[in-house]
Amino acid sequence: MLLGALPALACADIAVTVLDADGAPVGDVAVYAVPRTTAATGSAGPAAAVMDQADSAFVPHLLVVEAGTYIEFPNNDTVSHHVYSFSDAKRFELPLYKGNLHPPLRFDTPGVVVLGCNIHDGMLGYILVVDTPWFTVTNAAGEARLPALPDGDYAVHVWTPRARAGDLPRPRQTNVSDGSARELRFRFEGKLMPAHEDRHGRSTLTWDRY
Ligand SMILES: [Cu+2]
Repeated sequence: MLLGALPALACADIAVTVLDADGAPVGDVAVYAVPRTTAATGSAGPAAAVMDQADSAFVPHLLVVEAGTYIEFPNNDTVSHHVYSFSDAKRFELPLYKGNLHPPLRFDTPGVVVLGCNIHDGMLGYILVVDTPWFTVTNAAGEARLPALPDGDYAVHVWTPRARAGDLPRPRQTNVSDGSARELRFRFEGKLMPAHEDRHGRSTLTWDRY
């Protein structure tokens, strides 16, 4: 058998655009594709990830990981932080520290993990744990690309802390089968919370202030 005759693994990209109710692009939105057929597997296993702390902010503000990922929480500030989460998907506490004192934590349960700091009320971060290796986050143009998904059926989800759970666009079903990229457009029908841009506690995201 000639080497060149081996069939290539069929796969294709899914390109996503996320818009708000006014048609403006929405950045920093998690996008992930959950396979609906067992054929669409082949993950090398979750990689490690880092949720940094710099200038009294979590960096990135939103981190998406596959379930099973170990996440480090280094504190690169000169002040100490006391990182915690009360979320069902992962309850934990990293008592007051600087540098990379604590070993990485494993995130096994899909869901939203809200991060805070006991010392700095304005510190707010999110980890979205997803049950798939295919995820990304939209750029400032509201665009994201899930590259090289194996052939199969997928449910494509979007998530942002700026929308109530009930106001998230419904997942979209799509199929990757012929090597051509799929393009999906999501639109938030309801009004979005402002982005959490203030690092110093003046705009902590809570619905009752909106
Ligand atoms: Cu802090």
